[in-house]
Amino acid sequence: LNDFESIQRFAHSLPTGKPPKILITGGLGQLGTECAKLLRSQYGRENVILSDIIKPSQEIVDSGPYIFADILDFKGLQKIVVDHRVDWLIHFSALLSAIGEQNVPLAVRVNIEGVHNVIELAKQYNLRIFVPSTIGAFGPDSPRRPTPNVTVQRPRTIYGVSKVHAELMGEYYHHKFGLDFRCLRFPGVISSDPPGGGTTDYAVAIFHNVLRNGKYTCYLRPDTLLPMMYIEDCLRALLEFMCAPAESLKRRVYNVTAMSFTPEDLVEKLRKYVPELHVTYNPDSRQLIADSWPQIFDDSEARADWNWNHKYDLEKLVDLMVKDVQENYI
Ligand code: AKB
Repeated sequence: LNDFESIQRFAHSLPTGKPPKILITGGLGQLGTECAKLLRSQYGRENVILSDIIKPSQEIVDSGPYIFADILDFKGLQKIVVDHRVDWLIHFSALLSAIGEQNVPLAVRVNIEGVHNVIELAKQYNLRIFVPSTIGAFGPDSPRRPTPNVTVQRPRTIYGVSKVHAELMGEYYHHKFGLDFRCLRFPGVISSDPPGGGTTDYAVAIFHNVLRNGKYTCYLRPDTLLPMMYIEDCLRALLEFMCAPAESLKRRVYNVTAMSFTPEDLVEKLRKYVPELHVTYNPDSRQLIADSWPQIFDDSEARADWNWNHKYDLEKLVDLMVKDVQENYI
């Protein structure tokens, strides 16, 4: 799809012919602001409400509607849905894999209680709901090369456990109540906006560090192979999946990916831009997490059922990231 075609295809996707009113929770994390930008380009600025519990920058406020929303406050969420006549909920609030291990009770509250709230909310108000899952929903007993859509899932992080729980709750509500629950398992997502608290974060941090001072100390071994994708592919997957006709979906949870690479592979590509770069390796507890995750992610079902196709490979990703980080952060 080129951009024009995608606008034509997605612009009128409510039965009324009106654009959906969309609420994004956890909107100030890695994916929220770029997701709002994409959805606003499709459905109009006023139809996409970004929310979080964090005080926003002036730039965020100027870019479109922004409100306070605490996903642990069910009544508050009900009020937002009613007041703004929300149709779709994109639920990004979550503690990621590495940070979750440092505060398990908080991860349980945000990642599990939060999901209970938004799923029940979506059922009560008949919302289409998207909850991202992750390669972290798999564990050491899962096949790693490749990891298919349906296989053993025994994750060893609270993040992974909470994501399996979200997948199962959503599927259950879909079968029991007809909830329009949609969930993609994302790999590591690479964007110039820094993520926080993940295991795949090295693949973003390395750009910022190497382009600023030519050096980076990586917390994973050089040969750690993990599935990854560029943020534009990730958000386009989300939008296309949200717009896919229900009849085309054979399941409610799909693997998606674009590529797999190691820190070593990434360093090799970066050398083209920074020939003198110096990367050292000092594996920490995140190595154990990465070692339990898929290495090659099988997303053939998404490709077959709703035509998922990635656009960015490692070469293009590095090209765009170097430009973006240089222009906006250096
Ligand atoms: C993390 O590293 O925790 C996330 C993910 C792969 O879900 N980026």
